[in-house]
Amino acid sequence: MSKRAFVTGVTGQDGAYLSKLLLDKGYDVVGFTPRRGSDTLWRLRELGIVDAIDFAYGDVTDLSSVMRAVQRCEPHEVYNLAGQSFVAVSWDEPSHTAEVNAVGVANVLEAIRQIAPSARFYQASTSEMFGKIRGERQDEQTPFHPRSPYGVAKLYGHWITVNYRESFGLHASSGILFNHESPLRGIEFVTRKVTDGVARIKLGLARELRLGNLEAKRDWGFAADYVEAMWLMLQQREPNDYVISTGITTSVRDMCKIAFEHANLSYQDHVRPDPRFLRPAEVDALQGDSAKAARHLGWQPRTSLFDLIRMMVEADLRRLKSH
Ligand code: NAP
Ligand code: F7E
Repeated sequence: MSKRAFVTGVTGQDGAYLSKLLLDKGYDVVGFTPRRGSDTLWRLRELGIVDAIDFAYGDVTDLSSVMRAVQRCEPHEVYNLAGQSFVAVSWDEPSHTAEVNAVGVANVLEAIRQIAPSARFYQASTSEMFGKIRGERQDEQTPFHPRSPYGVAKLYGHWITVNYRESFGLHASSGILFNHESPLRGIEFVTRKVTDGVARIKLGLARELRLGNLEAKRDWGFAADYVEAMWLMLQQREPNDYVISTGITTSVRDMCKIAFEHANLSYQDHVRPDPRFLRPAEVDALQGDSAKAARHLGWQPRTSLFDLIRMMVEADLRRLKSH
């Protein structure tokens, strides 16, 4: 009999790559998703898996919808990827962000506790919880100091996961994932905004790209590598929390350089500063230490930022040419 996975946020970047991985491993995947007017299935289409997913409609902020879907799925594994994931928007919509990223996690855990207590649970936590960092590298022992309503809400999601593990013995793990990108990344995030911008400039569809803080540094990896770590966490005998990162940090400026140079362009000729993209409080730099994941899970990142950004520029050139 196949294993059944319940994936919230199935239409997002990570939901798409994780579903592909699980389907390739022979899982039945139930994808939990809100009914939206716009086309939210494009990523699943690009990966050719939209017809392989059994959709359950609902919203993580609506406990009854989560409970009904979990009851129908009877999952062995639950991956909670649903999130208001754009940090910048979290200052405009702090309560909504808290509803989805904090209360939503409690709802999914409560449904598991009541309906499927032997299911294994993965929570999509984030390096944004570290926020205002003091040391150079961040690992599972590093203190948290979130800098945005997004990070604050995710911190609740992290601790309620730990709490349900300690209170009720659930097999609940929290993956503290650093930034991970791909050709399926939302266009509002800086890597995809840059690779899409480079492709537009190269094809003569735009002349400039407006960006905020070029000095911010991030530890960027490839989403397809990172969803493997999610799956590995749920295959362990004991639940635990893991930092998932590449260990290499790069500035937005240097990431731009890689993208523009791949298209034989110079970023200085096209990137323009725009204060609209600055944030009320910034996370200046992040650099993870995933030694624990390497030791326990045997997980290692496989894709360099250089290869990742080139892959994204190529995908955006292909997309724009085909339109
Ligand atoms: P994403 O592309 O923005 O996907 C988020 C998903 O959540 C979408 O499918 C979205 O559906 C769904 N969603 C939003 N609100 C919902 C609600 N109220 N109920 C049910 N589903 C809802 O984000 P991602 O990059 O795949 O990230 C996945 C998760 O990991 C998120 O929780 C994010 O915060 C977290 N995370 C991401 C990173 C990263 O670098 N990518 C790093 C650490 C943690 P719609 O499209 O229909 O809105
Ligand atoms: O910003 C700077 C911006 O929006 C990265 C989410 O997946 O990763 C992501 O959050 C950096 C920041 O990602 C622009 O100020 C400069 O310093 O791509 P981002 P993020 O905020 O790091 C974490 C781990 C998550 O958990 C989140 O869900 O780039 N930056 N200029 C810009 N950022 C954007 N978006 N747009 C600009 O024009």
